[in-house]
Amino acid sequence: GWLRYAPLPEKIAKCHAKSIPSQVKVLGATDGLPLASAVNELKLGLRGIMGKEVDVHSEGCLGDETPTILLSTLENYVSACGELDADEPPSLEEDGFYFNTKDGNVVILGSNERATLYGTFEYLSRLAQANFEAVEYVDNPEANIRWGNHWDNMDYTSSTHGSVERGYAGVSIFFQDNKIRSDLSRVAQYARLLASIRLNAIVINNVNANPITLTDENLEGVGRIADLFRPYGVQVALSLNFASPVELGDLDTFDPLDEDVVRWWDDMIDTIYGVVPDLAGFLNKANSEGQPGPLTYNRTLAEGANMMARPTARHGGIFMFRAFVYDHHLDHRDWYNDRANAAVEFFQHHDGEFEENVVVQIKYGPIDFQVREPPSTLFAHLRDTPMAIELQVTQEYLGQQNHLFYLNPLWREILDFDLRVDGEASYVRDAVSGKRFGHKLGGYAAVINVGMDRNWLGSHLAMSNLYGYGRIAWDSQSDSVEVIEDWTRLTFGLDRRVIDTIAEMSMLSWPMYENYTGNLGVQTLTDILHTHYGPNPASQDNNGWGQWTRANEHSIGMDRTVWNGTGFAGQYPAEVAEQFEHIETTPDNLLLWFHHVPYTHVLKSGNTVIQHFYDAHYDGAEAAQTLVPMWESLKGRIDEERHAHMLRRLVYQTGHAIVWRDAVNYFYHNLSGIEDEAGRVGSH
Ligand code: GCW
Repeated sequence: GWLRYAPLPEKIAKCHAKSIPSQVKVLGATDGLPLASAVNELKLGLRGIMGKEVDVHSEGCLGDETPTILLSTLENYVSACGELDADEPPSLEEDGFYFNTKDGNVVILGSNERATLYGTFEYLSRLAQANFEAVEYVDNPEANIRWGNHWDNMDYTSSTHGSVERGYAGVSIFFQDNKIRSDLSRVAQYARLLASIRLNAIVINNVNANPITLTDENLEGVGRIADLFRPYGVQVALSLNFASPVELGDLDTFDPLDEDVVRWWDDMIDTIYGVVPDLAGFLNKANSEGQPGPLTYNRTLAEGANMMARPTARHGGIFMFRAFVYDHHLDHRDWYNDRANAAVEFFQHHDGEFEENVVVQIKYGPIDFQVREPPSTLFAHLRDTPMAIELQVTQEYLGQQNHLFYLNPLWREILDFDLRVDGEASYVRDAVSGKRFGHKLGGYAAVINVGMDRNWLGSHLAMSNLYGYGRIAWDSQSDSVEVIEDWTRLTFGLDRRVIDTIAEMSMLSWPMYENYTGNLGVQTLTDILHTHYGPNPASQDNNGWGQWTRANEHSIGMDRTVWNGTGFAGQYPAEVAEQFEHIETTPDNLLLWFHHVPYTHVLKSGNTVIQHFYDAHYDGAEAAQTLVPMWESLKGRIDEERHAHMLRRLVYQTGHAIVWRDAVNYFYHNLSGIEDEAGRVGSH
């Protein structure tokens, strides 16, 4: 990944070698905790990047003549060395750090141990990018929840031994054959990657949780996993199956108000914390896609969440409760039915009813990780409940790592959306960080499908999404181009041509993919019944999943207006609702999300809907043809192995983009009977 610590070009390393102190002082490091890891990383990094060895001392302050790298928590520093000699005393928030490379020393002081580790990674990242600028700053995170979610299964069939749901990079790094792996060496490496992008917790098992995760033997294994993450300041969390008291225990009910059930969970959660005392908490998918939940017993979602959140709170843990609750047997014949309405319908009346440690985890869009969605309306409804946004590093509907799709620009667009709650600025980023409605808890979760593949995500370039997730979860306004450039420098080196080319390809990837898949907010148009991959517009209607386009011979699009449709537009606060209610004020790229119009409807661009489809698909597929020559131009500038690997993927994508183009264009041509003005799509 991006932690290669590859040597800088000799000239640069030589020129700057003197500016790197040869002495390290670390205050209060204990084996197995993040400060000790910071020292190890520093040694490894300086050796790799600069070819430099350092002496490490376990005490001392600044002050003697020898330039020093000083690693400590701010608190330890102040008690050992007195007040910091800085213009202003650093104001650190949880996980934030102070960083100073002025005056010949390198001073890294964290608000806690893992923050000092974050600062150490920051220093190494700057060096690896040949950035030797003398600086002094404080870096605080915007949100305290920066989690990864794994959809790794504890399973064992003839063909799977620890599969990963929506995983495209091999089997689980955690599980094998219904157990925790005995060899967890990949986990230790993964912990380094996560800490370097400042993720502070990781849910290791699928939200479709197998109750056997909680057997004594498996909990012992969870403990081993936590032991590997702990040195890097990453806390482990678990997904819980709501029916565990029946499936794993010997109760005949999992009713959350039943006393035996309450006691069962109290005991179980105590047991889990007995094994992993610093567990970050739990994640739960209830009453969704066949998963059990409180609604089974006519109890509310809040009653269900609270029952498990209470014992979690006693151990200081967080209970993440997913808002992805919907009926997947929805009657498509009813014009007014709409899965997009579900989150608000299920949750709005329970705002304020949750325990203080419950955080509602909301997918970024109202449906499901599509190529273009407006933000979930629920972000505007939960004022008295902390929220987290759920993103996917996993490219489930977005080419499954066989297509290049750099996600930061898409995430930025969602986070930068102003929901105008009460007519005031209400950016999604401020709703989730807790700033808008005044919550301390809040933040980010992303589904990450790393697997046993050596390159973690199945494709080298896909790793920019994991790196980019960490950057955006720390600073929601991080610039997408800067992020991809930083990642490229760390991953492939300092060659300007490589950096520019990868940035160009990456920034092209979202508009290109949207063009050759689903346009105008119609959704991605992948097969949604089985694979979530490849074109299958026909699968998008007449199903119970509620992912519909309402395409017929004459017209297309979901009517989500209040006056004539499902009413979804009205779930937004007034100003936004008003905008989406009317075709005239709905941007073209979301037209078919909100409105049902004839194929001949004229867009703001002047094109008709159907002609836009035809043109966009040609544009997208044509843009995809530029990827291979761009990548080929880097031959010799990056190593042969990674070059060849990506080339194969990009050649495939180039072809698949044409398959997409023709499948979608012919589908709508056949359905509408309308010719392509340019004569490309027709009955020849
Ligand atoms: O997008 C759908 C996925 C399921 C997933 C579900 C969810 C884990 O296709 O694989 O189940 O969402 O988010 O719960």
